[in-house]
Order: sequence, then structure tokens, then C-alpha cells
Amino acid sequence: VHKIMAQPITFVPPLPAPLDWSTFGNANVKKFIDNAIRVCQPKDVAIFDGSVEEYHRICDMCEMSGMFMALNPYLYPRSYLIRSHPGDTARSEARTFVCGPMNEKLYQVPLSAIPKDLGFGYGCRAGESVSGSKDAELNTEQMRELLYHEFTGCMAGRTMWIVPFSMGPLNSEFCKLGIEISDSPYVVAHMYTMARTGIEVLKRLSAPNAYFLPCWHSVGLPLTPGEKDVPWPCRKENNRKFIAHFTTADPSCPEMGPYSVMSIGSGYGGNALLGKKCYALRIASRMAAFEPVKWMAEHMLILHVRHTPKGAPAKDYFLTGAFPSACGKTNLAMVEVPREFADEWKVTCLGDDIAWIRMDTQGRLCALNPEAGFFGVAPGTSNESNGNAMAAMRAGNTLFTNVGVTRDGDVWWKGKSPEMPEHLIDWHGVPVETHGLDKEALSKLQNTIAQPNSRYTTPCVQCPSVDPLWNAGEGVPIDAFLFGGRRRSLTPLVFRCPDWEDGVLTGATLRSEQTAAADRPEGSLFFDPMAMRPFIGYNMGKYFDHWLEMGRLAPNHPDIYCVNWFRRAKEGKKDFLWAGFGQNFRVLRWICELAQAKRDGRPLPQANTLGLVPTCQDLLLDREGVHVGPLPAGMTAPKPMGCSCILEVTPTDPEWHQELLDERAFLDLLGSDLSEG
Ligand code: GTP
Ligand code: SPV
Ligand code: MN
Repeated sequence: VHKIMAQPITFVPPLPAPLDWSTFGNANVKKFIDNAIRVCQPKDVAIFDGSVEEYHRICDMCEMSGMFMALNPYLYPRSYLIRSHPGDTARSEARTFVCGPMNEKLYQVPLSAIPKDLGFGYGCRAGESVSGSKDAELNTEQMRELLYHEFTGCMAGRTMWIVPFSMGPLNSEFCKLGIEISDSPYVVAHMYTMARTGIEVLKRLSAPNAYFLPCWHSVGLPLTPGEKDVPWPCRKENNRKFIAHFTTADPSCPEMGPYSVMSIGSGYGGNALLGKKCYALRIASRMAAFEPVKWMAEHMLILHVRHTPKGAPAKDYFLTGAFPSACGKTNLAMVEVPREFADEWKVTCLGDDIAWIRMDTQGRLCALNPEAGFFGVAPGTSNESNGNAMAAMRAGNTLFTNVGVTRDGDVWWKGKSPEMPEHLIDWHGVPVETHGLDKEALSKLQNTIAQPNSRYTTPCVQCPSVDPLWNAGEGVPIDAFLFGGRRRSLTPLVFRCPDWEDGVLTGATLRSEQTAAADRPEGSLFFDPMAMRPFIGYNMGKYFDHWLEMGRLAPNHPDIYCVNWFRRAKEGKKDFLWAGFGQNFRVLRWICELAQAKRDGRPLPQANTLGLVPTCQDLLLDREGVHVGPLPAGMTAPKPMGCSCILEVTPTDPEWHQELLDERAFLDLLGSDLSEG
């Protein structure tokens, strides 16, 4: 209790003498670091060696400085709560820039010409249309100049950490290296969990030709001598944040290749952990399309379904799913098989956010998770909805950002338990009393305890359902790609696209209701092609072409499905019609059965105009949504999961007509960049 309520302590213990950075790395590494030190002018420089001791030392140091607050070690060993600045809680899409070669555009039309209600006028911009503010249009070289200006002296009074990291296991052909320089110990601690860091990466970087992505990160708040730091340094003004991706060589160091990332002003997840969305999606998607051997970098979970029918050998299926931010990737990746299926079926997790996909010699597309940890949405996570995530957190080494905390050092957010604990401290650090409040007031209050985009960060290995192959480095052959968003109407629970081209069109016109994961109005409908709209690192039309090409290159490509866990009743109660979470396994099971039918060469059932929609029976439900079929001994029939209306598709519904018009208008925005294919 004392620790959690304590005011920040200003004394920071001195670190042991840092490793000498000049003793490792090839010529480019040295040049990058020399340059970064010269530009950022930090107080001192330290290499993060990736050891657990070093990680603990950073956590201790952050605890002393007041940035990290230790949680109850009996509940969450070696775990901390961190409260960000209230204006720095999500990805800043409007401040994210992809700077292409001159004249290259991410979109064919000027951003100003895109109607806002098509949900397309935000996010990445490139080349000629890079703009720092409404009135200033900058080209790539001007943008680089601006970022160098912003970084000049930005680390005064702070330690610059050098974090060499690998996305993907080092023994893997998928693996890509990077070096992130950062003045945020929060970022360093997160990189330890989310990426592979350490001596082996350092050694690899000593090879003369070793490639790494130069990643610049700073909170952008230099300290004057004697100035007291704040618990969460960042830039308060949104328009002073920049998350810039360069895709052309820096004229001052062309030998480092075309790519670099420069991020300043935010300390939050996807803005600051540059291996994640910046490298593994934006830069990697570009590498994937432009390298001679084509591959894919997608915003996808990866899971493994194993079916062991009684008396028969086990059958394995691998699935990936692309859902926009906060639409259910982590939860599906860790899905728990309901008891009624647990005798024969098992689901294990390979990744929850990003998939790198390459074709194998058999023409299959194989996926690998380049990350090493989970950066999961806290609200809604409970022992009931995602026991695997809860167990992973409880195993310790977990960093919580912007959640609430109880008197006894436990964490809390809406949905963690049905009842709200009586004494809580909300994510702003303000004590909240629930005593004497009525039901309605209590329910309102629940939403304010944790920030809606509050997160937990925990290592993959701690997830009880982690797949034995998650770290193998080879990639697993995918049977099905799932696309899905939050749609309150129209889209049924699941349908199977007739073929690859149709599936690509379905993915390209994916729409979802905006969530709290980015800085845009919540609830509004946005197009989010392949759940990649904020992460495509090049022209969107070319990205769709790349998808079509991958289907042609890989004869044994996966089938494509579309799912929607979020349909609601048209009238009356507006609750979700489908129980979701563990019950989503019914959909996975149906997909695996179709994959097996395909392997066996059996014909598939007839499809309607949209694609193939299962019957209730296919999901082992009756029309009221009650489980049909045998139950394990002692188990009573569980309550309904949903009803048959979640499978209904009504082509005559005028909303469908409008949907198709909107899709056309959206695709028309790509103009001549959209190929005939
Ligand atoms: P990012 O990490 O931001 O990319 O999000 P994500 O796609 O991993 O989403 P996540 O699994 O964290 O889920 C986001 C929110 O949706 C959480 O509050 C979940 O509780 C909720 N959610 C996930 N799956 C389901 C589901 O099947 N049904 C319902 N109703 N809610 C779900
Ligand atoms: C998302 O927004 O898709 C996330 C969180 O997974 S972040 O790492 O911030 O991008
Ligand atoms: Mn997630």
C-alpha cells in the first residue's frame, strides 16, 4: 500500500559503469550510434545487454524514480504498474508518417479530398503529401530535416539506451535486426519482453555486413541541469509528436540502406516500441513487397488447432486472423476450448498481433510471430474470458500500463471481476470510493478505473497455451486466414470466401467500428483493409496487388474467411448476440473441418452469394443457441451462446446496398493505383 500511494522519489541510483559501446558492432553500427549521440546529446549512454539482471536493474531504477510502482509480489511477482501521461495512451495515427521517395503516394488522391466519413483521411502519409500540420506540406527530405532538428539536444539530462534487438528468432530465415536508441527506460524494459535482445544480437551485429534498422526514439523532453523529471515524460502537445518512417536513404549515411524510423514525443506502445508496428509492420510490409523473394508482413494472430479423434491420429491445423486493433486478436490467439470439446480438441498460441509469412517449397504460406511478448488490452480480460492471459500475467514479469489498482496491490479493470473492489485507485492515481453508490453510478464508475486502452506486457513463454513451435523459427503452414472487425449489423458470425481473389476483396473492404486503440473517435465505422490501414508502409493499391500476387505464387495458399463476434440485435437490447471468447472455438472447429474436407478432396457445401455460411448444426448449436451433442460426464448443458440470427444474411436488406456503394466509393479513392485484378 505504501509503495502504491507513495509520491515519486527523486533520487535515482547511479548505474554501474555502462558497457563500452565502441567495442561492438560493425562500421554502420558505430556510425549510427556516434551520430545519434552527437545529435541527441544525452547525459550518458548505456548499452542494454538483454540480460535478466540488466532488466531488473532498469525496473528497480524506474521504481526508485517513481515511474514504476511494484505490485503485490504474492499476486504478480516482479510486476509493475505504470501510469502514462493522460494524453499519451494510444497510437497517434494522425502523427504517423510514412515518407516515401518523392512522388510516391500512399494514396492516389490528396488526403484533403478524402471524405472523413469514409474513415480514410488519417494516418500514414508519404512523399509529396507528408505534412506536419494542416498548413505545412513537407516532402521527405524536409521531413528528415525537421526530425533531425527535433532530435537535436532532445536527450539532454537523460541516459540514452542502445537496444540491439531481433524481430524473430535469431536462427530463423525470417529474422530481422534493429537497434533502437531511446531515452525511455519504460521502452527499454518493454523491448526486453516484446523483442529478442541480448548478447547474441550484439554478436550478430559485429559481422561486417550485418543489416539493422536504425530506430530513433525519444520522449522529446530534455532536462535542464537540476530540473526535476516527471513520472511519464512526453510531449503534451499532440502536434509535437512525430512517428516518422523513412524509406529512402539518408544522404548523410546512404550505406545504412533506405530505411529508418524516427519517433519523438510519445512513450506509448506502438509509438515507441519501434520493433513492433513501425518495423514489423510498416517497414516490413514494404520490404516484403519489394524484396526479390516476396513475402508478407501482416497484422495477424497465429494459432494451432490440434484435433485428436478417438482412436485416430492427431490432425493439425494452423490459422491466422487479421482483426483491427482491439477487435479480438489476443483473445482468439489464446482461446480456451470449451469443456464440451476439450476431449478431442486443443488450441495453442503462436502469436497475438503480427505474422511474417513466407512461401515454403510446397507452395504453402508459412507464418511466424516476430515478437517475444504480448502487449494485450487489459479491459475485458478475466479468468473467464481469457484464463491463459491471466495466468501469463500472474506468472510475473508483467508490466501494466494505465490500469487501476486495489488496496492490496492487485490490478483492476472493467471486466476483470463482476464486482468492483471497494477501494480502488484509478489510472490517474486518484483514490475512488464505491461505498454507498447505486448500481448505475457503480457501472459508470467501472469504465473510469482503467484507461480503455490500458495494457499488460508479458512474455510469450509464460502463456500456458503457448505452442511448442512458437519460438522454432520455421513458420507454420497456414490453412486459413480470418478477417474480422466489429460490426453491429450485416456481417454474419462467419463466412468462407469462395476463392482467393474474393477473399482479397473481402479483406480489402474490411470495415470496423473504431476502438480506443488509436486517437480517433470511438464507435464510428472505418475501412481497415486487412486490419492494416494504419500499418501499410507503401501504396495501398500496390498492397492489394501484392496480396493477389502471393495467391498466384503460392498454389497451396490458405482459404480466406470473414468473422464477426460483435453483431447486435436490431431492436431492443443492444447486447452482443454471440457469447464470443471460448465459444469462438465453434467457428474455428468448423473451419478446420472444411480444411480437412479439402485435404480429403471431399466436396464443400453450397455457398450463398456472400460465401459459405455454416448452419447452426455445423456449429453444434440448435436454433436457440444451445449446445447439441454429447457432453462430458457430469456437465449440464451450458446456457445459450447466441441464436441463429447471427448467421442470417439478407441480401435484400437496403443496408447491404449501401454497404456495397460505400465499398465502391472507398476503392475508387485508390484511383489508378487499383489494378484490374
Ligand atoms: P490489439 O492488441 O489492440 O491489436 O487488440 P486485439 O485485436 O488483440 O484485441 P483483444 O483480443 O485484446 O480484444 C479487445 C477487446 O475486445 C477486449 O476488451 C476483449 O475483451 C474484447 N473481445 C475479444 N474477443 C471478444 C469476443 O469474442 N466477444 C466480445 N464480445 N468481446 C471480445
Ligand atoms: C494496436 O493498437 O494494434 C496494438 C497496440 O497492438 S500498439 O502496440 O500500440 O500498436
Ligand atoms: Mn492484442
